[in-house]
Amino acid sequence: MTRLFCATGNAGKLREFRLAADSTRVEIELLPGYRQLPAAVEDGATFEENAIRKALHYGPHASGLLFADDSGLEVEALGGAPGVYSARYSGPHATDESNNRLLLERLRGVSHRNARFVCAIALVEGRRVVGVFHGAVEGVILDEPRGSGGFGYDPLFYCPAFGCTFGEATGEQKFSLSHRGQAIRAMLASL
Ligand code: ITT
Repeated sequence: MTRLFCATGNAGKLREFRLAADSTRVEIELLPGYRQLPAAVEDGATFEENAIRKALHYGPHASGLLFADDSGLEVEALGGAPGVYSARYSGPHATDESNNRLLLERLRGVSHRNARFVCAIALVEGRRVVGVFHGAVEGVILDEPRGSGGFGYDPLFYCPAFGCTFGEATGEQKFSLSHRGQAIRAMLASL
């Protein structure tokens, strides 16, 4: 059994990481003591840079391989925003609800609503980057939330292949197609 540690404070991501491990011979565990460590500084310009910064920040505290995920939503009509600012789009005390409200406000009256979720996962061992893995999925931002599954912008993200939002899809369905599912599968295939 290969064991991978992950570094995330996002419960929705952690659920999806655990789902990834279910069907493999890999164990994915939250880094012990994660919450006691100082937070990583995420000031990179890209998802890839931030994923590497996060993984290298926590990697030396793990006894083996560790990965971190940096991800977000890029909305074409907003020039790619919220992008790397997705988690804190509506400010330092942002919640999923306040971010979704702000996104709907910014898109009021906008008919071109194409968007994509993007994910970069960096895998490290101590201070060495072992690999970086990517995923992206295209969708459309609805004008009101639908469904209570997933997290973040999922209830607003309509996935044409499913005919529903990621908030209405099951966890397994979302993972089969999502940006994070693609990146994790690529990471697991590299081991
Ligand atoms: P960690 O850095 O601790 O992993 P975080 O939530 O701060 O958690 P990011 O900086 O990578 O992580 O920001 C990701 C944000 O992008 C997340 O908070 C959501 O708002 C959005 N997002 C990313 N993946 C998503 C998904 O699968 N579904 C919905 N929203 C997602």
